[in-house]
Amino acid sequence: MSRNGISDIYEKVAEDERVTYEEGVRLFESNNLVALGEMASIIRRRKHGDYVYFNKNRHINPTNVCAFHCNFCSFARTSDDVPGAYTYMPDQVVERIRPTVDEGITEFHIVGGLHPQLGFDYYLDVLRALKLAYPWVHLKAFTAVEIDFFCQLTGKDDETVLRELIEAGLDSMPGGGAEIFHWEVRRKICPEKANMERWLEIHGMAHSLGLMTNATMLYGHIENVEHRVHHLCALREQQDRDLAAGKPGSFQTFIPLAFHPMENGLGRRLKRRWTSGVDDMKTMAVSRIVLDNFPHIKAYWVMLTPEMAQIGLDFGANDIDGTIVEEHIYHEAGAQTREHMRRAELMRLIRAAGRVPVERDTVYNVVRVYEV
Ligand code: V47
Repeated sequence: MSRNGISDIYEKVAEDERVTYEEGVRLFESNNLVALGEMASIIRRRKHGDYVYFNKNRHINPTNVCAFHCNFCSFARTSDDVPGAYTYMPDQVVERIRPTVDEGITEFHIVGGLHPQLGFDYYLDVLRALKLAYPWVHLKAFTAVEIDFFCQLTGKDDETVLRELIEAGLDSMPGGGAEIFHWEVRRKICPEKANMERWLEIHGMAHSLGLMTNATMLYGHIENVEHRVHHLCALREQQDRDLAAGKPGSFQTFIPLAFHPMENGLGRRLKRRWTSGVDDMKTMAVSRIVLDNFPHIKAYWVMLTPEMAQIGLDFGANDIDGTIVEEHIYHEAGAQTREHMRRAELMRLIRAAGRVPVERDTVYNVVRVYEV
């Protein structure tokens, strides 16, 4: 097959060699989508064979009231008084989800607004209440941006804040809040958020304390391919550092997040331009190729659509997230997908791609391999 312009990189991938920043940029600039998929699949096959992971999880967003003003966000409300704003107290969080929680659920994915009035204790109490009511469920909660906000609220350092969260029930951290690290973009889309150094520092500290964490990249808005590769390389370097230091935790999964342009200022500015299927698959593949020290790449079905997530399995992804149940961030920004998929539906999706469904817990312990 002709691999016009990227055959040298193809050879490196086949030889299990790391690609450079410049090569990452060239991969994004290539229009040879099939070759990119092939290269990503070499790495995916080497790491995971035909296994595709999913879990039984539930998303929980305790409040959408947020002190920050990120222009890509359709979820946040500026105060409890504006239309659509909500804040559930810890016992309400527990009760609201009760009808949808069964013994098979292994993960709650908890993120939300940075509420300007509630204080750190509210967030600790949400974890405590969930752990008390559902002790078997892993709590994957709070992005590095939320941890940084808690540090500002309390005047405590990230180690102390993380230790208190762990004490209250925190088991791991999701990958949100990374957006695009490069300051040229970050200052335009989320100027109030923790910067790259701070985001990475907090994940580094979480890894030191034994937490597994994820990472994301929000693409398809005002960034260029150099910004994307800079972002991926920064994550790769942090993972190198933490693995070399022998930390008990590390990054486990990378999730590329396609910008959704409805009901937010950035989307209006970009004339509601959605990412293309080609860009989604290219970004999946280049992420898999550049992030050679990340075990897992996730095709997040609620964001990509189940059909594109399935195709993502041929562009480097080996995980499709889980049952989810309730989703606000993408649906408020225009997602037309459902909010819930049953285990059997996720398995059908994986099997139809010729792969083996593997139910996992949050930290990739195998719950069950569904061989044919
Ligand atoms: O940080 C917000 C993104 C993220 C929009 O760790 C948007 O397993 C697109 O991080 N269009 C939160 N994206 C979601 C997230 C996540 C999702 C699934 C799995 C995991 C995991 C993490 O959502 C935010 C931001 O980057 N986001 N608004 C939007 N309009």
